[in-house]
Amino acid sequence: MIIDILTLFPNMFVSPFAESIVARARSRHLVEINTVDIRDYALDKHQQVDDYPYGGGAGMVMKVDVLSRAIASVTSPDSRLIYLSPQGKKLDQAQLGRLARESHLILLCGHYEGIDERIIDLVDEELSIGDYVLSGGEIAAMVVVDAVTRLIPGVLGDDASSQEESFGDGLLEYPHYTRPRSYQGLEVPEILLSGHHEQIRLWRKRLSLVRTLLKRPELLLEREFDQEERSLLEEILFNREKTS
Ligand code: 4HQ
Repeated sequence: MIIDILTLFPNMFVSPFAESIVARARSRHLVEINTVDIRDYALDKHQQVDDYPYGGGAGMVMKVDVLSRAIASVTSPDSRLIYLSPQGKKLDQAQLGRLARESHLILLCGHYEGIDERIIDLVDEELSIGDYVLSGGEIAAMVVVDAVTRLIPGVLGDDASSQEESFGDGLLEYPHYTRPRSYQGLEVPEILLSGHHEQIRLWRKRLSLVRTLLKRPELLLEREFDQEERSLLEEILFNREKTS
């Protein structure tokens, strides 16, 4: 996958994409991430990228001609242009799964009050990372890149690690423990030391269900349950079995 990021602040992306899983995916050529400095497409001698809003009001608006040239510089036959904005559809794991199947994403980051509305006509979709106001789309673009990269085949281990994690299957994660077995009187649950892999799997599944029920019950409303999950839920809800 190719991801081009159009921004006035390309330096913001350097460290976040030079570490950890995204950096590894880049070095393995599973994803190519480029930043494009929108200012390079301002052709006047002052390299002006924004201007006062028609009709007056506070703030500045990014200029249509500058943005249009920046977009044209990276557009390809299969590119999908995404504008990060609170007006977009809210990002969730399902949206990310859809984006992960694209071959070329262009992420447009607005700053100041935003972009000239005529650019929205060129945009394929608007995406929001949540109902709060950022200073610009850059941090939202970082969220999209990080979460999409993890879904590209080969980026995470070939084990089920991507699928097993939070939201991979619509549930919160079960609790994790590592050594030492005992720390200041706090013990690792006995079952995890038992070597009974099937019982461990069921224990984890039950705790994922309990946690989701207690912390994020609304996630369960959007989800189908298989037979095993139904019986675990029945046990949780009606039989008062141990839940931790
Ligand atoms: N902004 N999800 C305003 C956001 C945002 C969000 C980006 C601030 C666009 C012009 N982007 N600029 N929330 O708050 O994506």
